Amino acid sequence: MLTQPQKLFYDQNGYLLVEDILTPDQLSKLQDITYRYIDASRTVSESNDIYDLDAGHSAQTPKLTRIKLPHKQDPYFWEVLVNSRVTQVLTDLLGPNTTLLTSKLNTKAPGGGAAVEWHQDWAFYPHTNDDLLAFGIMLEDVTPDNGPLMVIPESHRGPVLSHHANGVFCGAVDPDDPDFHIDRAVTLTGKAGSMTVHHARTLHGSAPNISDRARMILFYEIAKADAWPILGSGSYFHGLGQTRFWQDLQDRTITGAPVLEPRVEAVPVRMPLPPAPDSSSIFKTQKTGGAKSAFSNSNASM
Ligand SMILES: O=C(O)CCC(=O)C(=O)O
Repeated sequence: MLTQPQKLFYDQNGYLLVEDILTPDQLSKLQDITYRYIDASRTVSESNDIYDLDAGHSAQTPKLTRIKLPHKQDPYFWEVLVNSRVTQVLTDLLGPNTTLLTSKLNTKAPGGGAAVEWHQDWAFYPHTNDDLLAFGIMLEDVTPDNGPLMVIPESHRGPVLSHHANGVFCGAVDPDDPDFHIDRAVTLTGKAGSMTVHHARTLHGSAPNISDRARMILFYEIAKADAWPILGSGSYFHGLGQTRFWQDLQDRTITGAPVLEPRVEAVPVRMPLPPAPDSSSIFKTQKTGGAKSAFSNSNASM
């Protein structure tokens, strides 16, 4: 599916934009399911296992930061991952054996949808090697004013920056860190049905949504199956115990099979500990961990 120049671009820059990754039918099915979930959130008044609510959420005006683990909410989110052009891109970039780490549908509501402060996914979940990436499928058009994903090219080959503040893991880099070069940021906009790819070590973030349209990106975060998670990160599967972990791993296997011999490489690791007071989502981690905001003069707010 990907051309050699596209693969080379990803390898060198740590990100890629792929247009028309979905067929019109796949896109419209995903949109329908998503809008059904957003509509159903009208009866919800506190964040729960499905929804992360944004400030100002109400029955009249649903405002979500996120639908959590969409592949567990509706089987179609899993179907698209295992049987579509998305799967082909995955195989092109990570080979035949891959494991889903998490999924999330960040819905950035119109008129304020929260910023995601700059971070490296790797800081949240270090592994034995860094063959990890995130796909971001745009379910609506992403434009400069609705909070597009921004990335820093080539940062996947640079240092893993500190994501700590006030003695806890706050899930964001300090905007004043001398290794954080925001002047090099690239903004990834595109039509609904396009997909971004970013490496787990690529620095990325996104501004608030100041438009009157939702910015809906469906993220899948994925590891090559020989990259094994290092105990102590925030992923739910660290708490499952061996038998349930094994079952869960089968359920998260996207392509091929689990690989029982981890490939251990000399990758830079700084454990995301101690956790922020509320580490139930990146929004909560950044807010309660006291992350400094790169998008305003104040602390991260939600
Ligand atoms: O929604 C976004 O713009 C970025 C999301 C992200 O980086 C994350 O949830 O880790």
